[in-house]
Amino acid sequence: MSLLNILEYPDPRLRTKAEPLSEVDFTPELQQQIDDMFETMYEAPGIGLAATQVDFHKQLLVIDVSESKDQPRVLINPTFTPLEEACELMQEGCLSVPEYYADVERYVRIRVNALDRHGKPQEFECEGLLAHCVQHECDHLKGIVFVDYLSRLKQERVKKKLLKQQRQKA
Ligand code: GNR
Ligand code: NI
Repeated sequence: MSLLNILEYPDPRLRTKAEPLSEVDFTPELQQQIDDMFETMYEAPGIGLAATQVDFHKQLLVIDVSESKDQPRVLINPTFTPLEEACELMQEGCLSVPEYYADVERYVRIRVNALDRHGKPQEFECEGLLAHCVQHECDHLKGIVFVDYLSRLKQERVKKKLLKQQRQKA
């Protein structure tokens, strides 16, 4: 297992649109990539991680919103549909936007369709934190970062702060 490097906003690679996985992609290397993503997510720590964030541009994400960190979920080629129109605000953070939190509006209840790590179709309904997390991760696969939903002014402030941090680390 190994820890993967997480891209940080405003890295342009976070704008890459992920490609769907096909049957031939379910290789031992993919299983390794999934395990490495879980290790990276748990270590961070975070409740989700999209492949885009580790510069792997396939429609793959890992999630574990449980307190006990023992409910790993792998979603491949994920799609979701709202079960009702209701939306709610929740404070979000992102491993690609360290130390910044803001309210984001998402659907409260969604139905999720995806493949599991072996390519088997799965469908489930969810709400609350898991629903927010799935929507946040699906955004990453489309090249969207949660700060895109904030005002231009806030976006500029976050960008400036993170670029300064990144210069100091380099
Ligand atoms: O760790 C994370 N917390 C979180 C909180 C509210 C809504 C979404 C998230 S996802 C985030 C990890 C991450 O950056 N995933 O892409
Ligand atoms: Ni994120």
